[in-house]
Amino acid sequence: MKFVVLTIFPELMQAFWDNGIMRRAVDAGAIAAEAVNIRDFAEGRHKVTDDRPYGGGCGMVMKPEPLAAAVRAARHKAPAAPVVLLTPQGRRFDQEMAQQLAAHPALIVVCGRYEGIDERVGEQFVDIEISIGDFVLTGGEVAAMAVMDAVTRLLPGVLGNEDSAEQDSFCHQRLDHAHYTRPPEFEGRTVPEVLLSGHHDRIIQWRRADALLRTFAKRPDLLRAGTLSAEEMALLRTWHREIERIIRSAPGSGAGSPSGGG
Ligand code: 9D3
Repeated sequence: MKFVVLTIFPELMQAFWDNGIMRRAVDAGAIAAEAVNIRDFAEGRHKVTDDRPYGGGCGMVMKPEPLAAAVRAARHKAPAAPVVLLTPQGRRFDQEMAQQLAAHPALIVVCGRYEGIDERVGEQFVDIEISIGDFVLTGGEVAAMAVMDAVTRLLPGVLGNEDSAEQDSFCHQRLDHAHYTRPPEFEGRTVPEVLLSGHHDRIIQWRRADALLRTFAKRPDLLRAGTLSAEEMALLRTWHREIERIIRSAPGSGAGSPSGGG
């Protein structure tokens, strides 16, 4: 995968690629990454990349000419790559989009700044518009990093586990189970006994149950959207029966209570 990123903060992108998993992905040849400084394509002594909006109003708009010239330069580096614009108006980024983007050999990634880019540049050059969520950033760079991070970890050879079972966490619509490492007791809190038992099958079962419980507690929307396995249905029924027992045995839940015991 080749990333060509258009930004007025190329050093920010380089710092991202120079560290951690991204650096390992570059060193392994799984990705190539290059920033194009939009300011390099701006005219005049001050290399201005923004201008006041037609029609008035506060804020500035990214000028069309430098951005268009930067996209054309990026196309020379990655001729067939789709142009991805990070914008609050884009489609909400998710794991499925990450998988689709990871299938391309190259991406041209445009980081907007100011209030946005001139509409005409978007019409002429942009293929895909992406937002990373309903909150306000100061520009597209951090969003571009999130997208490239999610795409890169999907590429063969980046995480080591080629079959990438771990990546199914979100595709299968379940949160991860709890994780523990040494020591077995930390500030009075212990590790679930089953994880220390060495019983691999029981550990797998515990983890699947814990993942389901955590998903139910923190993201019940995922359970409604997803499909429950037979094992998960059985777990939910067991918990349901247990919860009913607890409710029935609770003080004030019997006949004569205002709710009638549910
Ligand atoms: C004044 C109206 N603003 C919309 C709430 C305009 C505006 C806000 C923030 C215009 C640009 C930006 C900068 N944000 C991004 O470029 C951006 C972004 C984001 O803010 N949230 C989530 N995903 C993204 S992707 C790019």
